[in-house]
Amino acid sequence: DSAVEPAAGRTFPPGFLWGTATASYQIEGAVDTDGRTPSIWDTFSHTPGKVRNGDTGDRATDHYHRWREDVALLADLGVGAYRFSLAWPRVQPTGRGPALEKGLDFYRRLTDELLEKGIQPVATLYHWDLPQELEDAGGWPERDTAERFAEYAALAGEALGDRVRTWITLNEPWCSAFLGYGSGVHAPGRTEPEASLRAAHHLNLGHGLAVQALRSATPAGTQVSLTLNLHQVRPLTDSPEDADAVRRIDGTANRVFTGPILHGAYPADVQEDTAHLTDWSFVRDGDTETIRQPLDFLGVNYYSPTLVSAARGDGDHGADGHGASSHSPWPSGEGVAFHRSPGETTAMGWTIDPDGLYDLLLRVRDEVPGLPVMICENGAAFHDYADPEGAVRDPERIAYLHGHLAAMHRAMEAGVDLRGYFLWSLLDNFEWGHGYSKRFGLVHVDYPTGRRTPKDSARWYGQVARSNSLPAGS
Ligand code: GBH
Repeated sequence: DSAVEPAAGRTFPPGFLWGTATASYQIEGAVDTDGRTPSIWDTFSHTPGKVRNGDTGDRATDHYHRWREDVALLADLGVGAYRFSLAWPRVQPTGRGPALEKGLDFYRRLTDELLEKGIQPVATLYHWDLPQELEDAGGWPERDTAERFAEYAALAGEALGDRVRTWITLNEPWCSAFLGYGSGVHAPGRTEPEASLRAAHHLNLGHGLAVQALRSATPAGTQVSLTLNLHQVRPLTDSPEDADAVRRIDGTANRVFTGPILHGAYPADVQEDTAHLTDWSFVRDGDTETIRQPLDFLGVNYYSPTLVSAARGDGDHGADGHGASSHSPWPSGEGVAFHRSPGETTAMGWTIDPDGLYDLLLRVRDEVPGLPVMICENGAAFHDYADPEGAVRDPERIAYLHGHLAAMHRAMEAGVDLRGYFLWSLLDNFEWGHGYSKRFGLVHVDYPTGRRTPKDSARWYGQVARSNSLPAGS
């Protein structure tokens, strides 16, 4: 009878939330339906040379029309929660003024169906699809964008606060600021280091203002946070020079966000490391108090660690994963070289390293004791293929997940107050600059027909979610 009992020590606490995650532009399609206007990602993906194969989100997985089928897939999996994002240009097409009811209706239908199936909706307000009109007015480097974001948060909270009890303001502001305005590999594709720092501040400010707006627009007991792609930054050697490279990268990878959001101040060393670009006068009196709002948990996204050293002057700056762009996403990264972490990699070329997740979670435990944590994204792309019978075998994804869930369990045994896990992603989808060439889904999507086929990993993860434990013997 040991076959029916989960292996000792691999069971999660009762109520642990198992979910999957998606984002609007990556799955919805229907980009000009029901009054939606272009976002910066429509503009970017339609600009030749920006996205692999010229792919766009015009159709994506057609989730805007297949949402009912997708909720049924979630119900079949047996997960308790689903994290999705609202498309700002559906809800408030110009980024200003009143909400568009037709746009909100889509999310009302979706969340009603989720609740009907007993799946808790977790809504992200901003997963990178800024209304193009706001970018035309300057985008995140402008302070006004933070104010506009708060207004949008209030509209969303008022309309959906009766259904959605957990909100994420921003997804990975590091990507929005430093890939969007620094390296330019994400929309809007600007390569302006000074603007990328202003963007980071106004994203932080937008977060703080949006938390306030959500708190007043939604019922008491609503959970509010944001999700950060915290980087686990490691040194190549134990030299003091490499330790300083870690400090520099940790500065704009992590602390430029956690500083004001969790502790109410920008770190002095980050301001010094970037003093050649800006005097930070865009930070006004009172801003950091606005940014530091009480949070109900911290969202953390983790895929792979970051390995750095002091540059040795031999041109070894590669392996930072940012493609052919010669513009750095690291305004604090002077004199830093990036390296590929040792070990096997996913189809993204990202090293598989569950210890990175463990270390990151312990860091959060020590830095903000008492704050619950949710993993809002973790997952992997592999070269999935359909076998002759039409099944999709993805043993590497199962191994990746197993390793990371085990690391998570270890971290909980070490005292990390982890409340939930959202696997990226429910469906294969538009992987930003990589277009449709990378597949992160538990469910395979045949793009020409839209046909969904759960992969082996979907059955494996469903078993984990339903049993609230890792498989016996593992
Ligand atoms: C998330 O971004 C996004 O939220 C989601 O939309 C996306 O589909 C998913 O992950 C998969 O990409 O320089 O080689 O160390 C994650 C984006 C991934 C960006 C890791 C920085 C560093 C790779 N981040 N990446 S490397």
